Amino acid sequence: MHLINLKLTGLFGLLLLAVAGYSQSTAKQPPVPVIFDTDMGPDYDDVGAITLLNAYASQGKASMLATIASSKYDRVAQVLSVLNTYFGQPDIPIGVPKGEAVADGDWQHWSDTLVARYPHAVQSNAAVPDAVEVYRKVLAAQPDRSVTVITVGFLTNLAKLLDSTPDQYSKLSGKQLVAKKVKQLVSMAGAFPSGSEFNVYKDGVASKKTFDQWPTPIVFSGFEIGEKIKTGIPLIQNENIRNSPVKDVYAISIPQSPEDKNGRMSWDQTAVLVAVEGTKPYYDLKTGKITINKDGSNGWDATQKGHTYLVKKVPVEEVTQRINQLMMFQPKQKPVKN
Ligand SMILES: [Ca+2]
Repeated sequence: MHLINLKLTGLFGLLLLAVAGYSQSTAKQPPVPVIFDTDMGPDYDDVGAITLLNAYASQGKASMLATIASSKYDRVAQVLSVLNTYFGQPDIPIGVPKGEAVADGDWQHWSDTLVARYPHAVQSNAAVPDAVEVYRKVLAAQPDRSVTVITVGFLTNLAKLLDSTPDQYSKLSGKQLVAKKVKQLVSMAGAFPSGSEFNVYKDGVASKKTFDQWPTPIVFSGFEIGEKIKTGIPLIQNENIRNSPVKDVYAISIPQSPEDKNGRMSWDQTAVLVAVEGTKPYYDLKTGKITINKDGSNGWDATQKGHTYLVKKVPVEEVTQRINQLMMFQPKQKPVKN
């Protein structure tokens, strides 16, 4: 009897351990709170990237705190409003840089198409606050060391945020506020170990300031990562997807560039992918610190610490498939088309 009891107790203990282990491995992670900073114009992988973010948000893996533009071309706030509205999150704060900033837009005429076809409450850049104000307001309201900032455009706003001074939202300087609230910055920027990349050199002064002074860890997805990942063909060939601004952008743009015939390169989506899913499933990391040269090109100092860049681990096809799948995400309810 005694022996049986012992055995039973032992079995019960094992069962408890197994249950504990199971619930630990399947425990739901809280959503990653994200500020998404995008040029949303000069290239259209930004549209793919914001779709990934909304797909994750719908699965409870991410929450979107703000969508902020780093290019101030005329339609940018409207385009962000179109996309936020389409994805059922029309009230996500939008910011646009009001001072000196890049003002490049798209040349394929997808941004004017979106604004003409899809509903959006924001009708002009003038209708939204300055990017830095949105950053300060949103960051101040978040728990300490919780926020992931994703940049897939220029570093204009982050440089200005670092330089910002106490205001109605926070008594902290910009740098103190970032150090207190931001867990990490994930940036599609640079080429590794060295090179010249658009997001960095378009506002080289801001890039240098941001990457020299940013007080929390930075993960870089370099040019060489997204360059090899061609996506968007399954999206535009999917006949079940209708009334989608995302599909419209890819359907309008892909045929206009022969180099996109197998899909558009997917730089910006990789930043969202690793910011939410983590780097481990897809990439190895190299540790060091980015260096920004006077001409806007970048290098890498492997003797320093604080920054990492992605290095290929799994086959490109695997990442391509994952991104293509996420880019076909559609909201359950779509707003009525104009
Ligand atoms: Ca971009």
